[in-house]
Amino acid sequence: MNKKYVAPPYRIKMVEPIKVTTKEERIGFLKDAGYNPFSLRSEDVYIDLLTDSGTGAMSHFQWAALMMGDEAYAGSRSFYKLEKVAKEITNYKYIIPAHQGRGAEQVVLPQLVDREGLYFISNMHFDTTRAHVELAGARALDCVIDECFDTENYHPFKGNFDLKGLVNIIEGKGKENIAGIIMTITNNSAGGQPVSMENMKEVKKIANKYDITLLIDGARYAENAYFVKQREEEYKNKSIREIALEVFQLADIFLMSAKKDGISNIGGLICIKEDTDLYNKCRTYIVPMEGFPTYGGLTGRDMEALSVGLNEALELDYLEHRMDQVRFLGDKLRDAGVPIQYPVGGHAVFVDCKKFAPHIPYFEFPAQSVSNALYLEAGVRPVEIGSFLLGRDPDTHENLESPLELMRLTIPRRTYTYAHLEVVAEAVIEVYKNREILVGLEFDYEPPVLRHFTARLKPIKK
Ligand code: PM9
Repeated sequence: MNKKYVAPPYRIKMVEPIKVTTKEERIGFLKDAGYNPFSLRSEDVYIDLLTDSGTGAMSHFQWAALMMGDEAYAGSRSFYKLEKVAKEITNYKYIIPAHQGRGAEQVVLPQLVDREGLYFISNMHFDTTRAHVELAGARALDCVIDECFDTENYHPFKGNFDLKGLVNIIEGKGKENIAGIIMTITNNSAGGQPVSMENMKEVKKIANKYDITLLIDGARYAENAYFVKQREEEYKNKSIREIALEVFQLADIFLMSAKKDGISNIGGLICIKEDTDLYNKCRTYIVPMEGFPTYGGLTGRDMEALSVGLNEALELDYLEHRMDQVRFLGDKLRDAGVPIQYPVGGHAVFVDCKKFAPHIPYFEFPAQSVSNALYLEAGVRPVEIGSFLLGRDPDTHENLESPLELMRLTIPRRTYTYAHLEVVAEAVIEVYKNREILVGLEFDYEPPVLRHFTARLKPIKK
């Protein structure tokens, strides 16, 4: 049977009403928000595709687990449960919870930077990771394959490291100046694109050869494992859990925003394979930054829900449906001629706004302009991943030009139906039909760090 879609492997037990607003209302809301969807009130949004981070629906097992939370300041039973689950998944020796991904980053990354002039190399740093690399006094270099920037052509693993480029950077900067290599799986900023096992194994060989610490930024490691299973022949009969375990054995440190593949509203993890010295440093440093090492900024109930969510995110039927939702939205847009990053990745459809609005230059933020138009059209909130997000060069303070100008339509886990995604597709197609009327944006207020979260903008009148 030719399936139209993969129906959800769950039924709905509780609903949260959402409301459609009028276009006139949305014009006012967006103006008040400084033309930055981050500043919209969520109740003024109809379908919220800003992020898949912390926005998923918990299962009844997770809600039930909340009641088991042990809120002891130290030595919470809920911590030991979480530690057990995380150890089973990673086979790492040391587990420390953090309040979310950036909490883990702010604790671990400074431990790897002991002087000026150091670099981290990643297939692509996520924006908070880049910010913490820079706050620690190092510099962040990206090194992804060129195919990633060609949004039209199929490549099964557009998140892969450019291996030659990686070696060139290490030799060019000197191996003693590389603080770490960060494998971001999936590669969020390039379209939720997966990294192949083959590529990760090669990265591991390079890290070994030059004796460089290897980190995994694995917010979406289960989704990455799903792509490995689908697209690498050797792994088609392995379980998601087996694939994930094999990936973790390649690295020394695993940092996780557990708000994604932990299907929790909050949470992060620091997992260290075996380096006791690093573990002791992180354990000490986390106290002033996040909290005591057996809670790291989380309540006992958060740790309970996360312990359950981590296992649920590894279930194949859950992943098949999740990936199919992304595929469904991607196909609708592609069929209508809307340019997207192809093939779609794991958690979102990324619309190529360099092609969508070529008349808007990078410093006037084309993808932000398209995102705002989509909100005005149908109350759908996407997020910009392009030059607005990328920010300024930390040394010259010039606006950086992002190689891709993307509008991300991020699909929260177990939250929306295929019908919602149809509404989204129709709205994007409508904006696309009228794309020549879109205008660029300029700053009204620009914050110094991670500007896209809180900046205020205004449309440029020509
Ligand atoms: N990612 C996202 O929407 C949430 C913040 S932006 C709305 O994609 C990676 C690969 C991420 C990530 C967050 C973090 C930081 C690290 N690595 O948000 O601090 O995608 O939990 O995680 C977001 P936290």
